[in-house]
Amino acid sequence: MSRLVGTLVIAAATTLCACSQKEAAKPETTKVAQSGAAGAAAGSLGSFDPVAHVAVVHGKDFSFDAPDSISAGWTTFRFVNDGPSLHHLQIIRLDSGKTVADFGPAMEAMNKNHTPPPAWIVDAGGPNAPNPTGESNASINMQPGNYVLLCFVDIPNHVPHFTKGMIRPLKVTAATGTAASEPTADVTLGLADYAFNVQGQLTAGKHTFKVVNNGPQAHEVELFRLAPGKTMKDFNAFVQNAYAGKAEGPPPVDALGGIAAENPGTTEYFTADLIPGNYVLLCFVPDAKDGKAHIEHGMVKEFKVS
Ligand SMILES: [Cu+2]
Repeated sequence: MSRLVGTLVIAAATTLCACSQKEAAKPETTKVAQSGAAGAAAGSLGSFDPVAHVAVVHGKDFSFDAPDSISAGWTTFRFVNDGPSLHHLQIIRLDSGKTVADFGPAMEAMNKNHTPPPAWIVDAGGPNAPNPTGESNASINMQPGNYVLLCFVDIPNHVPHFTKGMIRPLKVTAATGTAASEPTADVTLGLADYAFNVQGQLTAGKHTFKVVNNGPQAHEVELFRLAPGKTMKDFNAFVQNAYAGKAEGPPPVDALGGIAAENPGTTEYFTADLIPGNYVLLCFVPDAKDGKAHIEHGMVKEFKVS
């Protein structure tokens, strides 16, 4: 599984700006046990605020710090990448009473036999990749059930991070207290095979994006800002050079998050602050028919913010 085949190479480079390191003080309701001697760095624990309905998840090489359990309803996930590699937070729901113990063998069978995931594995979105030391977010209407948090980024060495420890169960219990309301968006991104349909004005400033997957396949959206003077051609060349072990200089993009793979019929929200520049929306989800990333099927959309 090589989801994010394009974005993963970004982490191979050393210099990425820290776009947002702000970490508001939140009640740390969940202490995460660490197997390593070093333990969690101060301020990098996952948490869930049951009043604000905000879950904080940290990713690092190679584990997640996350709450073990949250309650159902509209929930804003804040994903903080502690680095140094690029990471994202793919949330997968396990239906039919399956647990994380069933997930590993199912993934192995899928990869070995090149078969699509069974129906009980449901792509439930999540915050897509921010820059290392950056932050991204996703607001999701969580249903009660068993979930698993994963990182599919596969550098270094083309080994997906979930096989190195970036896999963690999450339980979603019945809703309690006052529910959070569904966010209000000013831009809608419709996902289709194989296009992004944008409604709304992509102006400078902070936006709330509504991401609706109109299917028929699962799709994601990753938002990149191209470095000044750089184009998608530079990005593609950077990816090819990185795969060939020849990556030089900083990556030609900043990763600003988005929504990780979500099943058809799913609606999720994310916020991003746009400054003047050239941007691109990308989907790296492997195609159900030929296994190629959707970017290779043309699921790329460039836009300019002035
Ligand atoms: Cu990762």
